[in-house]
Amino acid sequence: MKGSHLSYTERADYCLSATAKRLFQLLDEKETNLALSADVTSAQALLQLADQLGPEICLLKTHIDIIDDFTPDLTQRLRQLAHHHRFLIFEDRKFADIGHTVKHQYEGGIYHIADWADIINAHSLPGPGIIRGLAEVGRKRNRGLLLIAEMSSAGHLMDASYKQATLHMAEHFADFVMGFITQQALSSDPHWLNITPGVKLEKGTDTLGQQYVTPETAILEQGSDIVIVGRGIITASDPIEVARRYRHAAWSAYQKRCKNEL
Ligand code: 5BU
Repeated sequence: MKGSHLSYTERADYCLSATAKRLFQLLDEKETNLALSADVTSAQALLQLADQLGPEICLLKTHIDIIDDFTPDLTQRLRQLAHHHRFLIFEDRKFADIGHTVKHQYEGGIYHIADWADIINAHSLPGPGIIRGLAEVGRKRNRGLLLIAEMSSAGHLMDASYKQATLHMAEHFADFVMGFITQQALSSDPHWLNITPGVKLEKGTDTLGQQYVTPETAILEQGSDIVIVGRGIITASDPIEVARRYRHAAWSAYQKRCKNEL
């Protein structure tokens, strides 16, 4: 069994990032470590998912640039739903440029991501300047950043030394970097969140390189703290019922991890 045996609430005390602290506390308060990847292309479908599944989740993960009919009203309404159902919004933007450029991409353009997304992510590939650029925008708004340490897709190039270098880079910005998007937990330091996409109730793949593990494998064997589920839920005939199954599976695995290590 891998990962911290401390409760999420206990781990909140170790956080320097206010957003990481808030998220750790929310996980235990709401009793859910399920994140929904709401990969739909219309504003109405996104709002409907956020409203229907909001009670089940800790995080709503968006790809705002796949929405065909985006208007700023969408992000305002998402914020209202986030407040109402108590989840945080994570824009899966995967920033990957020099600090100066990502600063504009985060703050400006059409989407004004910094105004509504509690959490964003970025590749560590360009080096620490990307974190400094994002932090210039995000720190004053109390936002948080997840570094992408390891992707779920087959054949990715993120080897062990890349992951270690990502962890090392994060250590210099622990007030802004909340943790990692990763398959395997990177460190036993309790303040880092390890968040894992590529999760389904059954292990498998899709036709374009995605690889899935179960919630139990992610949490108990890989040391993940939060599982991200997209198509496993949103393509189901009854997404609410299926989301509850994922929620139960992920939460039971976390409880087991806490108990077994006492
Ligand atoms: P799925 O439908 O559960 O396969 O969706 C997974 C989501 O997580 C999708 O939005 C991806 O863009 C996202 N993702 C991922 O699958 N793997 C990764 O390593 C990262 C993000 Br980073």
